[in-house]
Amino acid sequence: MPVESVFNTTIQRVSILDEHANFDASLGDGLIPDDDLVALYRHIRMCRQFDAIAFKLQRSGRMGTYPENRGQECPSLGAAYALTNKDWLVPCYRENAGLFWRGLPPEMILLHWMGDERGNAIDPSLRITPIAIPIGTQMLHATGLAWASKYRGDGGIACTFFGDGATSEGDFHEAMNFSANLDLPVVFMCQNNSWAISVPTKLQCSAPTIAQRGLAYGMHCVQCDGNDLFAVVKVVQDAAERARTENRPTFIEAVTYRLGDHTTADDARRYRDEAEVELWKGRDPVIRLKRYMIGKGIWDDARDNAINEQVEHEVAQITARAEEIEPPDRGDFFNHMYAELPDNLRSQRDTMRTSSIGQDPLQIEAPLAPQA
Ligand SMILES: Cc1ncc(C[n+]2csc(CCOP(=O)(O)OP(=O)(O)O)c2C)c(N)n1
Ligand SMILES: [Mg+2]
Repeated sequence: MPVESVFNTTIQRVSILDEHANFDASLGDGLIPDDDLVALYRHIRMCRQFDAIAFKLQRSGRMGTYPENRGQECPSLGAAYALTNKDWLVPCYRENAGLFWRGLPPEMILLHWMGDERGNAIDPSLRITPIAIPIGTQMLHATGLAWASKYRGDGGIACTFFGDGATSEGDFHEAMNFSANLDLPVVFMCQNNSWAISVPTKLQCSAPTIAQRGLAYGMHCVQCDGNDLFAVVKVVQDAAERARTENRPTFIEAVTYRLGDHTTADDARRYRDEAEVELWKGRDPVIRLKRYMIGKGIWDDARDNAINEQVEHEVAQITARAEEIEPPDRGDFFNHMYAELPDNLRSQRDTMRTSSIGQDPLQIEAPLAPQA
């Protein structure tokens, strides 16, 4: 036979708790104990309140910019829940839910977006890397961290998060290639939220699924309902098992949606239909989890209403901690970059410490004393 098929494959989609709160017990039973489920649900509600307050902080001029996470909490939260504390979480900027679950103090995220570098000084024992704004760069960091874990034999794996748009970056392909060819324990979690700012996913990827991009690297690929906490936990558990036992990476496409604008600098009404947003509001993970828990008899409306007051109080305290911190040393962003500060940067630092426009900073011996 002169022509034969040399490769056939299929991409599987995992869904356990669907948008109508139908539950596939064959896959989902025992996956998340009831107490944990309540705690995870409560956590999402806290993250929603955090999002709402961060948005208001930006609108009232108390924060530079902020990317709402609303609607796409499950991919990072399910991953953080399914992984262990020795595994790395390597985020972009819409993973608050997973990072807070791991233990990142939420005020650090506020500090980050307020432009305070102390928000990026994360306790190394948390195994969380700082938020990555340059799209796609963090996937290479995850690859390196997984390589180091494998080399040291510490049993850790790295899970990195990125968007649909990031899969068009060269960094994505390099990270995928290295991870597959060097047998590295990486979980690539693509959060396909339909948009890369105003660019729809279908313009980023001509294939029917983003998941299949990983096939070219000989990697196991799977798609899941990214608004289904159970499905995310299941696919991450499977990926983690593959990483730990075979040192093989996995590519996960979690199909989700950002209900808010790209960031506070964006107005999504200019490029996407309200009908699309309404459709996805019906697929909100909060709605289906609540319905499922009530149906199971582990939740009720009274407890649900009580949550509002609790999370308002909790997030008010978080905000106070971020706003009441003593101001940073203005020289910090010079002081920690080099062992010995080059002359040109020293001159910039000294200029900043005076307000002397037009004065030659190299002539300044010491910062000027404040005027009486
Ligand atoms: C290297 C780089 N190019 C461009 C940008 C500007 N930018 C910020 S977010 C974004 C879109 C990212 O889309 P996606 O990866 O789908 O993530 P999402 O914001 O949807 O979660 C772009 C192009 C950037 N931050 N970094
Ligand atoms: Mg996107």
